Amino acid sequence: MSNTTLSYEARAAKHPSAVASKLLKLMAEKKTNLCASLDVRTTKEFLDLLEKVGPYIAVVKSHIDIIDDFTYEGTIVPLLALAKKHNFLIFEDRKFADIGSTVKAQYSGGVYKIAKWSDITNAHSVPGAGIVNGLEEAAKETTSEERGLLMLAELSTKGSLATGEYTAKTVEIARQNSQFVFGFIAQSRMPEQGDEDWLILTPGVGLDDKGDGLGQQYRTVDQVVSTGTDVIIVGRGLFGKGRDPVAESKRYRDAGWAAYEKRLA
Ligand code: S5P
Repeated sequence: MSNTTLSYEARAAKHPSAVASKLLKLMAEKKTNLCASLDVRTTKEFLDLLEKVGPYIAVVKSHIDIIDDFTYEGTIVPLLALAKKHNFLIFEDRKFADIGSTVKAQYSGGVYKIAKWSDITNAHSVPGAGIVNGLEEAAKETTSEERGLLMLAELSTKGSLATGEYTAKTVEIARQNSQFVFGFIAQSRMPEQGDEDWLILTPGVGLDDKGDGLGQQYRTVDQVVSTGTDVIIVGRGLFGKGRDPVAESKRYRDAGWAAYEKRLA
């Protein structure tokens, strides 16, 4: 049976990554496969929105470096409390892209100390397998909590260079460490051998818009879930100008769940 027709619960029970297993389990419990991409500029907006949409999401995706007034105490401590209260995972969308030894320091150190608080982060494969090893070492040295990595196999943007051979090589890199790497940021299913079960998290999802004039391209929830997406990543569809984030979060959650159930049937 292919992973796309297996339930999240069944996949949780057999997944080699503790983070993936936790995510699959909580999606099944909360009946949501929605990841909210909360790209806002202040801690107050970030936390206020998250308090409202927390019940409807499985994951919050942050770009912590765009928050103007970031502090660990003011931003991260309450974020961790909200994640606990509403039962969602945290995904810092850092898109690491440097040599192993540099990303190791970037992931654990600096102002943001991402490895300390973010369940999930992501990396480009452009430097080769060393980037994964550097990030994994940082995670192990920073915390006893489980951490997981997503590789960027494909992008949602017009003219993206991450296609064909690049995407295939990205999967090979992931395969070398398929416990720490549990899936991909991608627009389609990636090849699986044996027991592999890659989680596919897909951005560029929107029910009302086709693009943003800066290269972003949107597909509908049905389009992405029917072709293998496990988690839909939605930003401006929820939080864009004039939108009601609670109403939109419920709408995308319902659409995401219905598409998942249709895929299982
Ligand atoms: O291919 C990608 C990969 C990512 S992680 N395309 C993307 O858009 N993203 C991220 O998803 C991007 O950085 C942004 O935070 C989010 C999409 O936001 P939206 O407002 O267009 O839904």
